[in-house]
Amino acid sequence: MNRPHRHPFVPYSPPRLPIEHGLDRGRAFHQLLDGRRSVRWFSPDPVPAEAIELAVLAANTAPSGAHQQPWRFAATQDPELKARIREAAEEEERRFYHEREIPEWRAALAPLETDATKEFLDIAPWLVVAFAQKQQDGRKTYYTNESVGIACGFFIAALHSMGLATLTHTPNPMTFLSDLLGRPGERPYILFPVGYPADDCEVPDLRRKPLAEALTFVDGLA
Ligand code: IYR
Repeated sequence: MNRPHRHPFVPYSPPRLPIEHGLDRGRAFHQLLDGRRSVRWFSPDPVPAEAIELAVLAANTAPSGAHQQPWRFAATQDPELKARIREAAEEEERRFYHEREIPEWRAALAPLETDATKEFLDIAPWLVVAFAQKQQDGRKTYYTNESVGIACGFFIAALHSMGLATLTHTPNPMTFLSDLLGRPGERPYILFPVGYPADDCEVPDLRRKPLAEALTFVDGLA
């Protein structure tokens, strides 16, 4: 093929998998991801920095608006910094749970049995914050939230594939993270504690919605 290009293009021809192998891999991939749960009880056991690097390398393969890759992950295992993050996060959470009177939230969150105590921010060996870059070199980025969200999905899946657990934690507001992690001008997007689940970890007994509620095949014009 000889299309005229004004910018560099390279061939892309990944090997075509026989569909039976493709479906086998799809089933195995679903089974892997179906074993993932959000964890709030972590083991303090250490996790090598390379695991964080590998998860961010996976995140860094995400598609993004205009290929601007508007994410930045800041990772720390420093106990003092983690303690400061916990302190600031719990301050926000106390306001959320005790001062703002939001009954709909209360009902929606009841099955998770969460409260303002965020011990996992001290105990998990790593805290990783995904930041969204609304601007790069003074220019606006496009589809910033979507792009960072997809990158975070890849990050979570990569951690799970390594046998590690995380939680999409979002104290609100979490601007304190930009200061504490030295990322001025970037918007904290998700705070991820990362580690192994504690030996006595429990998770809420939740069900995933059935495929029929997640997928509709549409045969023609409505
Ligand atoms: N940020 C609070 C509340 C909370 C909100 C949602 I949406 C959750 O899925 C879980 C918790 C907290 O972390 O406790």
